[in-house]
Amino acid sequence: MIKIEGNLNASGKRFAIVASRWNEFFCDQLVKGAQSALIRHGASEESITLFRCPGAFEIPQVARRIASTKKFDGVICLGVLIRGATPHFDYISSETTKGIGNATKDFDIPFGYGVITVDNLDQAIERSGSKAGNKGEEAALTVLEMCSLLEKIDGLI
Ligand code: RBF
Repeated sequence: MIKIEGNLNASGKRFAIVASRWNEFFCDQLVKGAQSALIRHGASEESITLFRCPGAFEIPQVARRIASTKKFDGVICLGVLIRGATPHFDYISSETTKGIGNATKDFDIPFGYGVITVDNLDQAIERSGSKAGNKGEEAALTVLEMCSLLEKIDGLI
C-alpha cells in the first residue's frame, strides 16, 4: 500500500490568521497558540499576517477575500462563540461554520477551522490553552499538514 500524508513544515510558506474581536481575551489565546505552532514548525514572524475582524460572523468573508489575493498558502480562522440567552449563538455558529466550509470548497488553499463554540466561560478557558488544549494551535497544525498533503497530491499529477 502506498501511503501519502502531510508533514508539518512551515518554512517558506505564508500564512494568514483571521481572528475575530468578540471575546477577545480568548481569541488572543487562540492567536498565540496558532502563531507559536507555526513558528515552532519553521515559519518566520514575517510570514504570518494577522487579520482582525469584528465577530465570528465576519470571518468567512475576510478569509475568502484573503484567499482571493493568492498571497497566502493557508488561512487559519479563529473565533470564540459563547452561547447566550437568545438563539443568536446557533445562527452565527452555523453561518460561520458553513462559510468556512464553503471557502474550503471554493479555493485551493487550506482553511483551518479554529472557531470554538462553547456553552460557557469554563469551556472557553478549557479550549483556549488549558485542559482541552488550544484550538488555535490545532487549527494551525491542520493547515500545515493540509498544505503539505495538497502539495503531495499535486505532485502526483
Ligand atoms: N461574535 C462572536 O465572535 N462571538 C460571539 O459570541 C458573538 N455573540 C453575539 C451575540 C449577539 C446577540 C450578536 C448580535 C452578535 C454576536 N456576535 C458574536 C457578533 C457577530 O459575529 C457579528 O460580528 C455581528 O452580528 C455583526 O455582524
